[in-house]
Amino acid sequence: MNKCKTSREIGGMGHSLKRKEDIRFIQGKGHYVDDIKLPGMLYMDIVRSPYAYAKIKNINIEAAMKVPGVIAVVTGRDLEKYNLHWMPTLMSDTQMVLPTDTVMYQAQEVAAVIATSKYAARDGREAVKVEYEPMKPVIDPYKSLEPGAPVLRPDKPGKTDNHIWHWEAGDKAKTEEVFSKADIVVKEQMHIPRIHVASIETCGCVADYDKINNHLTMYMTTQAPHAIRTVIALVAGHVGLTEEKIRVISPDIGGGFGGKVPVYPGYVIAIAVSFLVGKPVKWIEDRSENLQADSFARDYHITAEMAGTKDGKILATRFKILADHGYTDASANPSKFPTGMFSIATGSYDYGTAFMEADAVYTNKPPGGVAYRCSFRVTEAVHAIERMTDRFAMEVGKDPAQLRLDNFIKKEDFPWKSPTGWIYDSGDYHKGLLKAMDAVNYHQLRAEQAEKRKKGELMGIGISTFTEIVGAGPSKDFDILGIKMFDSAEIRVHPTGKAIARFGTKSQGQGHETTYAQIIAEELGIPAENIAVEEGDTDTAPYGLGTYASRSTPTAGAAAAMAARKLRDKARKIAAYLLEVSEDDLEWEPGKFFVKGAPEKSKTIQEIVFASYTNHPQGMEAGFEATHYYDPPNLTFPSGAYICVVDVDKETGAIKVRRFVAIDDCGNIINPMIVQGQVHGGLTQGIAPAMYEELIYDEAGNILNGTFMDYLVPTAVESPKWETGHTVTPSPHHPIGAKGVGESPTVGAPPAIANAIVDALSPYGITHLDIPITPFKVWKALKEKGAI
Ligand code: MCN
Ligand code: CUN
Repeated sequence: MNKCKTSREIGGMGHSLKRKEDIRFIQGKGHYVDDIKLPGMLYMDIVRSPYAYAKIKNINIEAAMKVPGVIAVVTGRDLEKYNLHWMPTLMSDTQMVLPTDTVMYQAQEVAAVIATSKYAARDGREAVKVEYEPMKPVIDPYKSLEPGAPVLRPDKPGKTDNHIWHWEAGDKAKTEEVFSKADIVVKEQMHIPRIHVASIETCGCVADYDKINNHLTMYMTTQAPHAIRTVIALVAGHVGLTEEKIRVISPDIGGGFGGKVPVYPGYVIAIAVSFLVGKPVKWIEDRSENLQADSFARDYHITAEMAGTKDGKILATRFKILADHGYTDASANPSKFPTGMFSIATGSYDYGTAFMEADAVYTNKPPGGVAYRCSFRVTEAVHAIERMTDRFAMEVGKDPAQLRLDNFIKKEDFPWKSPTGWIYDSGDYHKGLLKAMDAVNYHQLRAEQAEKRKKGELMGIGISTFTEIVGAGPSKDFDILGIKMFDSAEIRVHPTGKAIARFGTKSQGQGHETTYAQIIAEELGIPAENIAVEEGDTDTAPYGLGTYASRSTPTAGAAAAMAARKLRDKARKIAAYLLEVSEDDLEWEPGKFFVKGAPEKSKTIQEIVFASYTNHPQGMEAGFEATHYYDPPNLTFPSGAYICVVDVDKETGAIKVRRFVAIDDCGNIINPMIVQGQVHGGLTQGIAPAMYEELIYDEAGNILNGTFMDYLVPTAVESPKWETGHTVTPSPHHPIGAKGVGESPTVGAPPAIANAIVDALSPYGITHLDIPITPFKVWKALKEKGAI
């Protein structure tokens, strides 16, 4: 009799398998773009603008061309000859590859130097002389909309102002009515500033055009290889580079966090140069270029209002956003959603009325607009609603935990339709918050706080009970540049019962090589260690839209389960044939089919697979492979209850995060250790914008903190001890009941921290502080209120 293995033994779902990929990472054997060295490879470096807004009078390349090793300097005028000086953004705006006459932000690409070594390319870069005629830039987005502001995009036909688009959701008239009749209306003006991810690996590529075969291999740091291939084909099809002639390979990636979704000019220039000279071209950004010029995140100015009753029932919310997109809208949102999923901003609360609107504007800053573990703007949405919920609790004099418990959507009310039209799939918000309150000993903390306040000491407790929305997305509403946002899995099982599984997503550190194998192991009974997982090569992987917005588990994870189930159905047929019984007489246990009532008569999945190559039923297709393109019926709605405790030093404004408890609910968990790792990392990227990170520009458009000397990325030193836990509310529509989790902590943490700090300062009448909340801001606010 074939003894069956348990789910734990085969590395199925729910077990903390060690990450398979770490074997190479911890030995320094990861293979990143900068590790790629090809014969005859050239190096590219980029000349960047010192001005935020200037006319280019002249570019003198003479001295640069004399630098030993420099073979070319490429300008916008050169690219213009091939109509390659502009490119589309993922939001259907347009972006310069290299400018022909005007630079639009500080650090913008102005020219590219190509040389035989990276040092020669850098020397060449220093030798390029650009003559500029500086102009007065538009930095403040409110001023950008004022009449008389210079029109930043005269290239757009008929454009007479800097307004990009207007968006709204919800019911304006009904919201106005509820607000006009409500007992209580609270209002705050908030800015969620521009920030930038700081992956360990910066962006880069090796463009390798083979003239003989008219074929481009593009090694690059991208979270979405297939989408990039299609974009390259659309842009370069007219010069003969059609999609089958393009192979995009995304090797190991040292962190993406959304910053590796956009198409940066450097990639396109490298392709153009390789195409023209017929040699591979490598471009790797340095740290400052990455920080100053790559896609930023956030930059939302929000006027937030909440209406409710005097006993603390939330009735309606109203949010008005001004979105600063820099000189082009290069965010990576699904087409129909210019503000991403911001309309989830009604939060975890049971009320039926909301209105939100947004206007986007151009300014002289780098382009972008989502990336930084953001779930398509859910970070902004959650910040707005969670800050306002605390603000409202403060106004009605109710404990913010109790107010939340009183307003939560109840678990029996799911699926729940939000006032902006989302159907929340499942949740148990009461359970999550009660668990977090218990873990932190909430009531005792409030007692301690009351004692401290008597002594004039500042201690704060902040809560964030957020609902996320991930898994974009159902094809009826979700596409990027028209491509529907399904995702895919292909499983191929070899005769000896070992498999390779390929996906349209691309891990940047999330551990897909382990977790996808676990899903397949659970469904098919093949041990996870015998399942190789491959992503990031468009020549081999099935088409998919990539990894961002915590969509891999909701989409490709589901595809893995569905493809495995197709194979299990086939296995059943083969087992019935081998055991000479009807399919209905068979039962499944992880790894084998056995005859009902006669468990000694069985066939393991390995025996079945072998038979599919050696002894398959006549008439049945041989082999053992399946592909599934999964189009999710709905998004998944993970949630969390976070509680942060801070102590604030009154004299200096110094803030110490004493405790941080995070209870997450991402449905059924594939790998608890990986989820915990995701949460730890995500929380650290939550404390970052809450207390440290912000890109600051002066009036001339100079970035004032464009290096790590001034842009503070938290390290282990700044990070508190994260206390994590979870509740499990499976997604009812996902094949394995899982929801995404990768961004939840970054989405949920900032308002918990901000709420805690504001709570500490509230005895002095402080109702709001914009993040990042620095000691100086705290000290200043206390000073203004006469507290010190
Ligand atoms: N997981 C799980 N059980 C669940 C849900 C998820 O075990 N119920 C596991 C998944 O199998 C996967 C990981 O957790 O290994 C994250 O899954 P998911 O939430 O589906 O998110 P994605 O894989 O799509 O990752 C994207 C997300 C995003 S958008 C950003 S930004 C981010 C993040 O992941 N960037 C990261 N986490 C990151 N972690 C690292 N190390 N590096 C990045 O660049
Ligand atoms: Cu917005 S950061 Mo993640 O979606 O790649």
